[in-house]
Amino acid sequence: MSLYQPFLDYAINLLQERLELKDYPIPEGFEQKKTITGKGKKEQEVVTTSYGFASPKLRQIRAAHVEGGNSLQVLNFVIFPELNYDLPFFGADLVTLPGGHLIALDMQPLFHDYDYEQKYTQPILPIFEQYQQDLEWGGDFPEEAKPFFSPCFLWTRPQKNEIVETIVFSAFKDYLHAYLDFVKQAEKITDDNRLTEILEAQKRYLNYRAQKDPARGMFTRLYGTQWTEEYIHGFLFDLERKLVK
Ligand code: DBV
Repeated sequence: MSLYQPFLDYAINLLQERLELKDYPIPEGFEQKKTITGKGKKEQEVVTTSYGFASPKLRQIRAAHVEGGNSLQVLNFVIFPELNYDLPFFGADLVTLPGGHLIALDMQPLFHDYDYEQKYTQPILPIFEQYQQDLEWGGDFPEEAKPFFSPCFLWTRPQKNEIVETIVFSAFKDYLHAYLDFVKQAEKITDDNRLTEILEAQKRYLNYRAQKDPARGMFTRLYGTQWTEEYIHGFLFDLERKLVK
């Protein structure tokens, strides 16, 4: 059973339909990684597959898909815009662990000022409000993560697969469509001061995510420290390395 495969298939199809998509390089050895966990009856293969794309306005579109049986399924799907657009990040963290599901879906803002919210939060508020009614708030999350979320942050911990397959899937589709509408409308930023602000905001976000990646523990247990750190800094959150080149 792969709970999040339909999400991934839907997203890739939609991106192919709506963008001029090309491949984004995945470092060698990170396209797919397998291991076996547990012993005897508890033996379980865990496969992590990576996907990477880019388009003229989007620097990196990438997904990490972890499949390890009924009690370990993860799809982390993030879109990082080019540095000369003020677009938010598209962020989906869809996680299934033995205790249940953990769903985070957002268009993560570069800035929190009024104009930025008018541009990138206001238009999706109706979608957010519609789903928020059916998805209970997921409770506490790290205080230091708060600056990186928008007022349209969908954050929930459903117990049932059915909720994920229906309401969450539908929210994911609506958010992705709305995001691609933003991408379509987005115009190049040329003002030097604004470009500097965008670069700083992108770095803050990426550094935070690379440092605090909640999947670090899981990946380290599965595949070891070296593979995990290289995966995080060399693929999942790779902006710093790309800037040095
Ligand atoms: N999260 C990632 C990547 C993952 C991933 C790249 C490839 O950023 C998976 C995999 N997220 C993942 C896993 C867990 C979480 C949890 C495996 C469970 C960790 C565990 O319980 O062991 C949103 N994801 C979480 C949590 C939050 C998020 C708030 C709970 C963490 C906690 O309670 O400490 N998404 C996450 C986040 C940001 C975001 C913090 C910040 C901007 O976009």
